[in-house]
Amino acid sequence: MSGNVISLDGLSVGSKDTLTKAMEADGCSSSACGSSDAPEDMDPATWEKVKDHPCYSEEAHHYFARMHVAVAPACNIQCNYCNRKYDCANESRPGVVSERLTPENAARKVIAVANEIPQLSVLGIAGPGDSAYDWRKTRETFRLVHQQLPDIKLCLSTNGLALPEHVDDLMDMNIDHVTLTINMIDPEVGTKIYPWIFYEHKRRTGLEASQFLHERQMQSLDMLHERGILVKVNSVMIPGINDEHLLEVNKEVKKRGAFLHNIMPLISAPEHGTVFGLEGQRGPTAAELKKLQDACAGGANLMKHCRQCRADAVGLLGEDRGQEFTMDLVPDEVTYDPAKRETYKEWVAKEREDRRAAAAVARAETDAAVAEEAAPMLIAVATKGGGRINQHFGHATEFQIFEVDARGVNFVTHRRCDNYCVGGYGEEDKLELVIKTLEGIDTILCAKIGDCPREDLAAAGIEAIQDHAYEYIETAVSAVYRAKRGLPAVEAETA
Ligand code: CLF
Ligand code: SF4
Repeated sequence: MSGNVISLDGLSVGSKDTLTKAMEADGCSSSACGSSDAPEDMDPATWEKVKDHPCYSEEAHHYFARMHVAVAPACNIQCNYCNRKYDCANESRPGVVSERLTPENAARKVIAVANEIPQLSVLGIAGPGDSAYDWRKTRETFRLVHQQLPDIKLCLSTNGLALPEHVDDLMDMNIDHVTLTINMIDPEVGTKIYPWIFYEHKRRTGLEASQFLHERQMQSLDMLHERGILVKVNSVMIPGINDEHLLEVNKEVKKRGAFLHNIMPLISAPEHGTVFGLEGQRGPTAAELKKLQDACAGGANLMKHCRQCRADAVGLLGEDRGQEFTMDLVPDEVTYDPAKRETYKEWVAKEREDRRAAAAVARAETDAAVAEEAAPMLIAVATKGGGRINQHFGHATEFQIFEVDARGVNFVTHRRCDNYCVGGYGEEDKLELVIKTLEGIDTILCAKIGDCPREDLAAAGIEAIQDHAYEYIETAVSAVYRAKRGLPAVEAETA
C-alpha cells in the first residue's frame, strides 16, 4: 500500500487506523467472509451495473459519490413546478442557481473532482433543462469524459420527450443508467402539470400535449428496457393532483421494466416563481409520502435515499461540495490521476464485504424479536458515509433513519436538518430544529455529542448515544435495539 496512499480527509470512515487496517488486510478479515456476489434479488450483470452507483444502490450511497454538470440548459416542456431560472426540479431541488458549463469545461471539472474525491463514481447530467433535448451538449460532454475517465459511469435524467431519437447513442456510449421523469400515465392528470410541450418545431398544449408526452415517455421506457439500460423513474408527488395516481404509475412502470421508482416530494414556495409556487400548491408531508410509498409495496422497487440534489451537486448524496469546484477554482490544465480512486475502490470492496457480514450478524441478532414479540424501533444515525456511525452530532446536516425489527436493520429514509454547530459553537434555535426533525425518534447514534445538546435532547425524550462511535450502522443499531427491548444476546459465530 505504501506509495499509493489516498487522502483520508474526505473519507467517511471511522479513523485512519480502521481504514489502514482494512486496506492492508489480505483476503477476508476475521469477521468478513462475506462475498461480492450480487444480492439474492439481483442477477450478477445487473449488480455489476449498480454496485458503485450511489442512486441505484442504497448500499453504494454509503461509499460512492456523484457529480452533476449543468451543460444543457434548454428544455422542451414546461412543468408547473419548474422555473428554469433555477434548476430542473425533476431531479434537483429548486431555488439554487447552477454554474452553466461548456462540455469542455465540464470535462475539465470532472477530472479536477476525480483527482480530489476518490469516492466519485458517477457523472450525471440532470438539468437545468433537459439533457436529451440539448443532446449535442450532453453527448459531447459524455464523449469527452468517457475518453479521459473511462471508468466513470455516465448517467442522465430526462423528461423522455426527445429521448427515443438518442437511444442508439446511449448504447454506443455504454450508458446504462437513465432517469425518466414520469408524473402521470393519464394525460388528463398531465394537463394539470404540463401547460405545453415543444416537439419538432411545434408547440402543443392541453390534453394533446400531455397525450403526446405520455406516449413518448412510454416509448422511451420500452426502448431503454429492451436494450438492457437500467431505468429509474422519478415522479414528483403533487398532493391533490397526482398523489393517488402515482400508485398506477408505479404499477405501469414496473410492468414496463423500470429498475427503480423514486417518488419525490414536490418542493414548492412562492419565491421559486413557479406556477405551483405562486398558486400556493403545497408539497406532501413526510407522512403522506411514506403512506404512498407503503401503498406501492409489491410494485416497482422504490428508491428512498434520494436527496433531490442540485444540478451542480458534487460529493456523496446528502453532502454538497460543489462550492469547492466552481470553474474559477479549477486549473486551466488538469491531468487525470487514477491512483486515489483505484486505491479507494480496492478498500471499498473489502470494507463492504465486512459490512455486509456485520449486517447479516445484526439480522440474526434481531431474529429474537419474533419470539419476544418486540416492537419495531426507529433509530436515527449521524454518518458521513462508509456505513458507519462516524459523525459528530453538531456537524450533522441530516440524519439517516433506520427501522429495526425481526427483519433486521433497514434504511427507511433520511431527515434533513440545519447544521446545529456552526464554527464549533452550538446555536439553540438550530438545536430546536434538529429536535423537530427527529420527531417520533427516541434514539440517535452519533460519534460524539456535547453534554448540553445531549441534555436538551433528553428533555425532548430523545436519547443520544455515542458509545457505538465508528461501528457499522447495522451492528450499532442492532445492539441498541436488543438492549432497549431486552432481547437475549446471540453468540457470534466464529469463522
Ligand atoms: Fe445524478 Fe440522478 Fe444520475 Fe443520481 S442524482 S442524474 S441518478 S447521478 Fe440521485 Fe440526486 Fe436523487 Fe437524482 S440523489 S436527485 S436520484
Ligand atoms: Fe423544468 Fe426539468 Fe420540467 Fe424542463 S423537464 S420544465 S427543466 S422540471
